[in-house]
Amino acid sequence: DLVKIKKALISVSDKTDLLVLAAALKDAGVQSVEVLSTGGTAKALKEAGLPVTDVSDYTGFPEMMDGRVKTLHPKVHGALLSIRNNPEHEKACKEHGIEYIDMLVVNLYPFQATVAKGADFDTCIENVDIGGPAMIRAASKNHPSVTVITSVTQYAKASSSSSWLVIEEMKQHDGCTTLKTRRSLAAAAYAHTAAYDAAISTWFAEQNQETPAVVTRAYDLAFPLKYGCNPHQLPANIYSMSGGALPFKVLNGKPGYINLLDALNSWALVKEAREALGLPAAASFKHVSPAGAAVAVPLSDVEKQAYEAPDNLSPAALAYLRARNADPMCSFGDWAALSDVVDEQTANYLKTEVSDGIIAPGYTPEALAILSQKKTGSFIVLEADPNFKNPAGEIDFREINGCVFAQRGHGDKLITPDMMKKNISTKNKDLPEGAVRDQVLATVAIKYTQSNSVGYAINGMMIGVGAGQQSRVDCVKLAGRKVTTWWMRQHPKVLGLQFKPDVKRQARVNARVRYIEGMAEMTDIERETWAQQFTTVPEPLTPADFEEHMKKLDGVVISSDAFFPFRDSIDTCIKYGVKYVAQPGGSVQDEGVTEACDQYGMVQCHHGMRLFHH
Ligand code: 93A
Repeated sequence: DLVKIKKALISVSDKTDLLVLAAALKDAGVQSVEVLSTGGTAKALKEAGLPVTDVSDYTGFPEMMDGRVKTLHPKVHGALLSIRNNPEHEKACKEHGIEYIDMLVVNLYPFQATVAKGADFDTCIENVDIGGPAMIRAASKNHPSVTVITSVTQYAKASSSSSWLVIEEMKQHDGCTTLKTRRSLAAAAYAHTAAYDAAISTWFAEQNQETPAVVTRAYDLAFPLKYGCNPHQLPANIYSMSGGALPFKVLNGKPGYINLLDALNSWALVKEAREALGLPAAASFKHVSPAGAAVAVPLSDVEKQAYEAPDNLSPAALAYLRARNADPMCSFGDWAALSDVVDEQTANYLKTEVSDGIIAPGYTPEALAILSQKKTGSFIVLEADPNFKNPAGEIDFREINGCVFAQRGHGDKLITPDMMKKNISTKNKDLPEGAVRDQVLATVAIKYTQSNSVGYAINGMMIGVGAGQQSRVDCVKLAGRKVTTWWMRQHPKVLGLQFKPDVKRQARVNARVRYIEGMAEMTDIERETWAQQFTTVPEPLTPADFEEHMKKLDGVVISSDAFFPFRDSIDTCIKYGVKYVAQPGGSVQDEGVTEACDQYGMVQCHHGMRLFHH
């Protein structure tokens, strides 16, 4: 199984740690190793004073055609492909002066990086490597005798010690590699050339502006997940697009499948809200929909009391506190997202809440230290890359049960304030800037909410999100119930609830919600347990309390991810203080819906963009 490395061919575009590799090869007790090299690689080795033979001297053929033909020669491919100890192959080698090559080190022309730089068509084509993949495939086929290294990370000093596997192995085995290693390197090598070709074919089809009949994509394993959506869904992994990184880095904890779906959606939401509104934005996600989302708008005194807000919140902390307080019962154990760098105040506030993880573009060292200790160290902290671009292009692919779907991502179709002002269909066209802000926020929020969805917003925060309902008016009702709860939390009777000192934060939240839902709704046993949390048992909220308080709620925005098919949604949402409506329009019933808005004096915008999300 052991094969001694006597001759190596090194041909690398990325010359990072090339000299380290050469030195390591010596270190590994293979001083007698002869190195063959192509033009640029040979030059670099020679400059470092290392002995090297030019491939062209070995083949007797010059590199030609601007380097398009360097190693495409039988003396190279015969040396890589010939089966050792096979009399016929040995004879052929002797006849043609072919000398065995035992190790191949190649990294390819940087095609993906050239595309990413925005190079023109001809430059990209010139960066399609032909000779490199040919050698890699040949050497891998002949893995019983040839060791093939295809990436700097397999020998680079900077990478993890396991990357030194080959060199370590050679040290241990007197300059030899084992069959096991050669086989796993061969598997990696074929994945590497497949990914390279996949990148070329994707790019090529895009240049032709056609949908290719056969699509090849390649993924690099990023890390394994504990399990998929459920514990029986194993194995579960996350991959990046081959040749690219993930759009985030894990700074703490071990994210799971649903965590990562929440992270990607919530990050898209806060990034877009930030860009559209110029204010720090935050979201609080549960099961891939926002329970709340907000931008940093100052709190009223009543809100401070209702949200149990700490003093002097930073803008980022304020945005998250608002997002969390749309529906704090649902936000229990949430996934948090921040558009701005997370500071100490935000981290300290999060510390007091039950939450699973967070994604943000950065963290102050103090904030990271606080968050890394949360949940006995298991709180997940992800750092988003704000400049991330999918290296495989703008089409998102998704595999489900043997089918593959492809669709263009949202790209530059962003929600903007202008969108809300362009097409106001109601008689009342008085749309204040605060309402535009809330329309944008609500529309961005439902863009990343499972459909059907509607969202209510006021004062720069969502106050009710209705997700995943099959009927639109059900969304309006469901989210409306949440608006009622949110607004009643500011009722004097709720603010005045006298909790015993040992009742915890989340228990207080739940007890208030239960109170608003109605003491009459409780079973006797439940009421008894619930009442034990108070020093004085509260008086129930009366229908008159609701009526009076709800009347005071005004200026609320509602945004819908698709048109309202009937006027019933408008007749319903008026009960929750709605004054401003944002929806795509396009229903045969648009006129009737607009008439309903007019009857209530609402301002309605038809922005024209349907926003289903699944
Ligand atoms: O243009 S090629 O496709 N033709 C070849 O025959 C060939 N042989 C090696 N490119 C070829 N290579 C590539 O050259 C290698 O894959 C490597 O990326 C690069 C190293 O060139 P240099 O040593 O001149 O910097």
